Amino acid sequence: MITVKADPYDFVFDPSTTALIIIDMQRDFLEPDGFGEMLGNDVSQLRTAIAPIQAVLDTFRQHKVTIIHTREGHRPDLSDLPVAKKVRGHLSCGIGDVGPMGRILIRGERGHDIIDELCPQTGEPIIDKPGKGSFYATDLQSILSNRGIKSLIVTGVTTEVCVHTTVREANDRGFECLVLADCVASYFPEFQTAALKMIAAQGGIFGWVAPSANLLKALQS
Ligand code: TIU
Repeated sequence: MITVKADPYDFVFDPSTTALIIIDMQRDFLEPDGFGEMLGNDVSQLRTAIAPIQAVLDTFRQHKVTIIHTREGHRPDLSDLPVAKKVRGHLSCGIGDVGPMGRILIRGERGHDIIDELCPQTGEPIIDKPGKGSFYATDLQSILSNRGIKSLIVTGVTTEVCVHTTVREANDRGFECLVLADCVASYFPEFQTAALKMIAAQGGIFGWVAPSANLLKALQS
């Protein structure tokens, strides 16, 4: 068992029943000209998470721990895109429209894919999800249960949107979640702070929070 110094108390996990989940590290959220920027956001706020996630990903690959990637996006025919999601924000160029990196948040398009720095390797499942949560309308739960996974180490973007929704879904499904504070990011610094506090408050109402250095240190010893 591995013990990580975390908030609100030590997080203990067995690597053989743990998965690293990397949420939505897609060009559309992290690179200029994508969906994130079209929503009026500064993408540089998210890019701080790339290097810390790379370090954790490398270590988990060395330790042969299960690694799962997710991507938010929709079918090219938009049949899985709720009208409410399509029209929200009255964007001149929104989901399904053609942007500089192809159609925004559409599967198979350049913008929808994961950034080169965190490119998935063979054997690492990629979950294509139409919503903010990684469990909604996906086979994530069955992949996790088939592998006997009980704990999730959570990374990705954005902290208060897809990361939080996924952690809440996971919590209700009985998974223990450790969120790595420097491996998740928000376009809004105040949301980053509040969202992390919400996870660990009330005795760990949704799980645990720790810097990735604590996890890497625990794995070394
Ligand atoms: N806009 C925003 O903060 N997030 C999303 O739209 N999706 C994810 O968080 N992945």
